[in-house]
Formats: sequence, structure tokens, C-alpha cells
Amino acid sequence: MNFAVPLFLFWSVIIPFGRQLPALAYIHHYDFVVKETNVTKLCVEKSILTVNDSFPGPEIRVRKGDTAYVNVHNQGHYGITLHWHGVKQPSNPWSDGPEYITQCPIEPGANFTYQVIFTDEEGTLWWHAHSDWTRATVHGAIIILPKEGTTAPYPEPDGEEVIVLAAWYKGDLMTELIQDIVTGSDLPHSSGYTTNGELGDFSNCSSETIYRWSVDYGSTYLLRIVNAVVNAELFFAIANHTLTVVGMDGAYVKPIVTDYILISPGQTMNVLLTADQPLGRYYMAARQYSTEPIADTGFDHSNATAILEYNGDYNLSASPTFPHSLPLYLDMKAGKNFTHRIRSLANEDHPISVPTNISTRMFITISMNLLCKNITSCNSLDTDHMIATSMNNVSWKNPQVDVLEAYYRNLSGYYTSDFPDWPATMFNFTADYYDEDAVVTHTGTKVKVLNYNESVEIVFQGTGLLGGSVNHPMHMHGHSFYIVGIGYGNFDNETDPLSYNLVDPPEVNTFGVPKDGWLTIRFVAKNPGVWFWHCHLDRHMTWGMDTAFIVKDGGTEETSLRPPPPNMPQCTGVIGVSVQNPGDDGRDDALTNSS
Ligand SMILES: *[C@@H]1O[C@H](CO)[C@@H](O)[C@H](O)[C@H]1NC(C)=O
Ligand SMILES: *[C@@H]1O[C@H](CO)[C@@H](O)[C@H](O)[C@H]1NC(C)=O
Ligand SMILES: *[C@@H]1O[C@H](CO)[C@@H](O)[C@H](O)[C@H]1NC(C)=O
Ligand SMILES: *[C@@H]1O[C@H](CO)[C@@H](O)[C@H](O)[C@H]1NC(C)=O
Ligand SMILES: *[C@@H]1O[C@H](CO)[C@@H](O)[C@H](O)[C@H]1NC(C)=O
Ligand SMILES: *[C@@H]1O[C@H](CO)[C@@H](O)[C@H](O)[C@H]1NC(C)=O
Ligand SMILES: *[C@@H]1O[C@H](CO)[C@@H](O)[C@H](O)[C@H]1NC(C)=O
Ligand SMILES: *[C@@H]1O[C@H](CO)[C@@H](O)[C@H](O)[C@H]1NC(C)=O
Ligand SMILES: *[C@@H]1O[C@H](CO)[C@@H](O)[C@H](O)[C@H]1NC(C)=O
Ligand SMILES: *[C@@H]1O[C@H](CO)[C@@H](O)[C@H](O)[C@H]1NC(C)=O
Ligand SMILES: *[C@@H]1O[C@H](CO)[C@@H](O)[C@H](O)[C@H]1NC(C)=O
Ligand SMILES: *[C@@H]1O[C@H](CO)[C@@H](O)[C@H](O)[C@H]1NC(C)=O
Ligand SMILES: [Cu+2]
Repeated sequence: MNFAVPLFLFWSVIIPFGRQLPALAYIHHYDFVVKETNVTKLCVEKSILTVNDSFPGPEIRVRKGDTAYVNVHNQGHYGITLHWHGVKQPSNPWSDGPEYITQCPIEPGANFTYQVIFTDEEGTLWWHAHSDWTRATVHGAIIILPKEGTTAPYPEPDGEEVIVLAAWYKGDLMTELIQDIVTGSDLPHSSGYTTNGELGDFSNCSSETIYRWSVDYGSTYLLRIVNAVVNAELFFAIANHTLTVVGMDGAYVKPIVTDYILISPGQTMNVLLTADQPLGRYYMAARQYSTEPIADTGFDHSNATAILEYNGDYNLSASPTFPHSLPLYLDMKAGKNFTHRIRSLANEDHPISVPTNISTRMFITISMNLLCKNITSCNSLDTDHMIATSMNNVSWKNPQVDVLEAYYRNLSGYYTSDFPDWPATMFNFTADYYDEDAVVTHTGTKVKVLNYNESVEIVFQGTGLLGGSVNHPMHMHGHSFYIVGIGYGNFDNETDPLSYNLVDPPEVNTFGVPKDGWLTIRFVAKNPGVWFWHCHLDRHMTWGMDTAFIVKDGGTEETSLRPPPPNMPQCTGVIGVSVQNPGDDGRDDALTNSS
């Protein structure tokens, strides 16, 4: 149950003419029971991990500035953690969730209460598991309404609808994932995409399992769309209806009028829709935006569908209209067109503050690589290596005690503070040809340490190594960041900065580094703690496209990391180890044989 009690009450400003603006902040309590639940799809009954038997899981509904306590009871078979995606959690990384970064997993039979502190976020975010690939089915929407007495910067809609898009795996995902990791093979691919838990009419065995949304003619609705898919960016469209994007990642954007959207895993979008078409039924459809080479056929080609249906009398036997505006898989022109239109609202009521005096610059390659299976006997590129990914040629390896605890308690041997600001070698990053030396990577648990209040600029450079150039939606915990630049080819540090948008860059928590291109982000490091930072395609995250940054304390109580809450899950006695590449380990011996 969700019950809300006022946290504190103050009458903010007494406005002339006797009008008062109350500014309330509430505390909410939720209990989440994580457990196995049987579901039948694609004619196969299987067990999936859920919260309270629901897929997608329960919604969290708060107002801006509220706090939610979520007690997670693990009744599943393996350790789990939960993450509140896009919630900044000032000074409170203890409740952020990524396993082995800010906590160890909640063991089966145990419970842990997360304190989720909302501050400036407004719109839609989401929560999801952050251990192994359990987030495939353990996720749900977070709805953040404006504070009482304030409104969103668009007319009040007549209704709301939450759309959670997810991926469906036919087999047992955990078993397949572990097998693939151990053998160094390609990680699992999904068998379909779901809309609010349903695959829709275009899937096998679909009879009567499609998600339906009823609308009234003439009404305007706010759609809160979440991409909870494990590994695919998606195009989404609704037949014959125009979409107006007004928010993204818990912040407002300048309205984008469009007949499709592109949404990456991790991203959330608020979209207005007016039901202004002839009474009837219309498909809401999604399918992958793939930027992989055409020859790579491993991706899931399925079309997810749900039905928007008007209330009223009309011919129900006519089949729904499919959205012709939904771009096809490899339509990079459509992908770029949408992405380039995103701008923050940046007005008086919703100002932005893009750092201009940069104190820390980083240039980071994000890449597909190969990793030695066993560093002591590693010769053939074909047989002695496994697939990996890296940032600046470091392939992240989780420590056995989470980075946050090691940092807070000053424990040595779990991580090092030498994440490089620059790649070890410069080469033609986007070339089709590549040097074997650049392909082989090494593991490490290297973090970047930032002083409090540092203004950071990062250029992410995608590479074409192994022919593996794709879009990478990069996600940062604890902070949102501004997208000041985006471009194609190798970043040119003289000419490309001239095109930066410092006026109305989008402020987001997840954004795609384009295939064969670069992305420049800026943010101020003003949240003390340890924050994970990774590609939100889980196949890349698992292979090592991750790091963490530590933001040091700012010198006052308010700008310092809080002490841990009671009952943090213990790192000792952890059942099993995290699912990640078993290879290499050569360079960081000292860090990896703690036991
Ligand atoms: C989940 O289930 C538990 C136990 O049945 C219940 O107490 C709790 O309120 C439920 N949580 C939500 C969010 O529905
Ligand atoms: C769930 O499904 C599995 C496999 O089909 C089956 O063995 C098990 O009995 C089911 N459990 C429940 C509670 O129905
Ligand atoms: C939750 O865990 C605490 C220990 O951390 C324990 O004391 C408590 O009984 C547990 N609560 C439930 C409902 O399992
Ligand atoms: C759907 O059914 C067809 C024909 O039986 C089969 O070839 C295909 O693999 C199935 N797709 C999925 C995702 O199960
Ligand atoms: C939807 O639009 C198409 C053209 O894009 C048109 O052919 C069709 O009749 C429309 N459907 C309805 C139900 O209005
Ligand atoms: C998805 O829809 C497109 C038409 O837009 C069709 O060409 C394609 O075959 C469909 N894919 C599947 C797997 O049904
Ligand atoms: C309803 O639609 C079906 C299928 O398009 C069509 O065969 C039928 O004639 C329609 N009925 C009416 C009353 O328009
Ligand atoms: C994007 O598409 C719209 C509509 O098709 C078109 O008017 C616009 O010029 C395109 N913009 C870019 C940057 O390609
Ligand atoms: C930029 O920041 C540096 C410290 O990092 C400071 O010394 C300098 O005065 C700042 N410049 C401006 C224009 O604010
Ligand atoms: C790595 O290779 C060496 C030498 O062949 C062997 O002794 C060792 O057991 C191997 N380690 C693993 C983890 O397979
Ligand atoms: C880098 O590689 C790309 C793709 O092969 C090529 O078009 C470009 O000319 C190369 N740039 C340089 C500086 O060699
Ligand atoms: C620009 O890049 C070149 C290498 O491509 C490097 O030598 C130079 O230091 C860089 N300049 C700045 C300002 O970062
Ligand atoms: Cu990626």
C-alpha cells in the first residue's frame, strides 16, 4: 500500500491579495515483495521474477520534493538490488542500488528499505532491478507530479496513461545469461517486446492478450512512456495520431510535434495525445531501432502492439490501423531526426544552468573489445579471447565489496582511483579497419574521483572496433547532464566545440552516443558519493562498458556523504557472484583475489 503523510508543512510566501501557496512535501511508504511468478506467453509457461506478481511492477506516485521509503522483501532465489532511475538521491548513494557499486545484493529471505529522495525531478522516471539482468521483469514507473499549487507547463490533460515497454525472453534468462557469460558467447536476445506486459497481435499465440487503452473522442491525454527493454532502442508510434513530446527523463522539453518517437533503454518520455480521429481502433506499435550492421541478424525484429480504442459505437470487426509512420529497424535518418529535435524548455519557470567554466575534461572511448579468457595462456585472438566492452580501454569488473562501502570505510584492495581521462592510444576511432592492438582490452575496477562542485565535460567517442559500432545510451547515476554536442565521425577538439548548444541543451540521465560518432555532456559534480555510470544496453554493461565516479565531500554537513542506513545488506556470505565476464584479471591482481 502507498500511504502518504505530510513530511513538513510551510506556507511559503504569503502573496498579496490574501492568496497563499502551500508547499507540501510528503513521505510515502511502499512494500515490494520480489518473487517468482508464473506467466504464459508465446505458448510457454515460465517463471519470471516480479514485484508483487505484476509485470510491469507497481507504480510509485509522488509529488516533486517528496520522499518514498520502499521496503524490498526478497522472496526470490538469488540476490537482488533495486535502482530508482533518474532520482538524484542527494548525499544518499546508499539507496541508489547498483550491485557492487553502492551495495551488495539483498539476499533471499532478507529485506532492505530504500529511502528515495526526490528533489528537482518532475514528470516520469522509473525503478528497476540493478543486479544481473533481473531488471528485464523487475521494473515499474515512477510518476512525479508538480508540487501542490504548481502546474506542468502545458494545459492540464483530461487523463493519463502509463506505457511501459519491455523485452520478453522465451527461455530462463538467468540460466542463459550465465551460460553465455561462462562460454564467452553472445548474450541472450529477446523473443519479443511487450506493452504493459503484453506482446500483442503480431506475436505467436497472441489470442486475447493485447493491451488496450480506451479514450474519449475530443480528450487530451498525457502518455508516460518508459523504455524498460534490456537491450534495444525503440521507435514508437500510434496510428493516425500526432504525438507531442513535452518531457523527458523527469525534466521538461520544448514541445516536439511528431508522428513517432525514438526512446532508448533507460529513457522516459511524457507525450501529449489528443483523441481527434474517427471513432475506431488504432495500433500503438514499437519496434527496434537497430544501428548494427545489416549483416548482423541477431536482433529481435518483432513488432510490439497495443490498441488505442475509442469509446462509442462503431464497427468493431474492422481490424485496427497500423502506424505507417513507424520507422523500420535501420532507419538512421529517422533516428537522428528525432534525436536532434530534443531541446530543454529553458524558460523563466524552468531555467537551466549549463556549466561554462569547465574544470575537468575527459575524452572517453566506448568500444567493443576482446578480453583474454585466461591471461596466463592467451595467444590466439580466435580461441583464447571472449567478447568484452570498455570505456577508455578499461573493462569494468565488479569488486567483492561495493565501491561505496570500500570508499566510506577506507578499505583498500577493492578499487583504484586511476580511471584514465584520455584513451591510451589515439587512432581513427570510426574506421572500418582496425588494429589488433587496439582490440584487446583489460579488466579493472578503476574509478574517477571528482572534487565537489567540479564542472565536468565529457566527450564520449564511439569506436568501430570489431565492426561493433552501434548507438550506446549512456546513463549516469546521481546527476543529470546536459547534451551540449552531438556529431559523427571522430571528434575534432577545435571545430566541433563551435557547434555546442549552451542555450537550450536537453537535461537528461540517459542519452545515446551515436554510431560512429561522439556526444559531449556537461554537468556539475555536486552530489557527494559513489555513482555508477554505464551503457544502458545490459549486454554492454555486463561486458564491461561501465565505471563509477566518486564525488568528494564539499566541506559542510549538507554537502557530505551521509552515514549508511542501518541494515545495509552485508557483502560477506553472498550467494554466488555477479554475472560478468570471467576473463583477464591480469592487471588488477591485487584487487581481485580478496576472499
Ligand atoms: C505488495 O504485496 C504486499 C504483500 O501482499 C503488500 O503488503 C504490499 O502493499 C504490496 N505492495 C504494493 C505496492 O502493492
Ligand atoms: C510454475 O511453472 C513451473 C513450470 O511450468 C511449474 O513447475 C510450477 O509448478 C508452476 N508453479 C506454480 C505456482 O504454478
Ligand atoms: C526485515 O529485515 C530486518 C533485519 O534487517 C528484520 O529485523 C525484519 O524482521 C525484516 N522484516 C520482515 C518483514 O521480514
Ligand atoms: C513464432 O512461430 C513461428 C512458426 O512456428 C516460429 O518460426 C517462430 O520462431 C516463433 N517466434 C517466436 C518469437 O516464438
Ligand atoms: C489512417 O490514415 C490513413 C492514411 O495515413 C488512412 O488511409 C486511413 O483511412 C486512416 N484511418 C482511419 C481509421 O482514419
Ligand atoms: C513488423 O511489421 C512490418 C511492417 O511494418 C513487417 O514488414 C514485418 O514483417 C513485421 N515483423 C514481424 C516479425 O512480424
Ligand atoms: C464492419 O467491418 C467489416 C470488416 O472490415 C466489414 O466486413 C463490415 O461490412 C463492416 N460492417 C459495417 C456495418 O460497416
Ligand atoms: C525531420 O523530419 C521532418 C518531418 O519529416 C522534416 O520536416 C525535417 O526537416 C527533418 N529534420 C531534420 C533535421 O532532418
Ligand atoms: C573558472 O574556474 C576557475 C577555477 O576552476 C577560476 O579560477 C576562474 O576564475 C573561473 N573563471 C570564470 C570566468 O569564472
Ligand atoms: C589459466 O591457465 C593456466 C596455464 O595454462 C592454468 O594453470 C590455470 O589453471 C588457468 N586458469 C583458469 C582460471 O583457467
Ligand atoms: C577514418 O576512417 C573513416 C572510415 O574508414 C574514413 O572515412 C576517414 O577518412 C578516416 N579518417 C582519417 C583521418 O584517416
Ligand atoms: C586536441 O586533440 C589533440 C590530439 O588529437 C591533442 O594533442 C590536443 O592536446 C587536444 N587539445 C585540447 C585542447 O584538448
Ligand atoms: Cu552500449
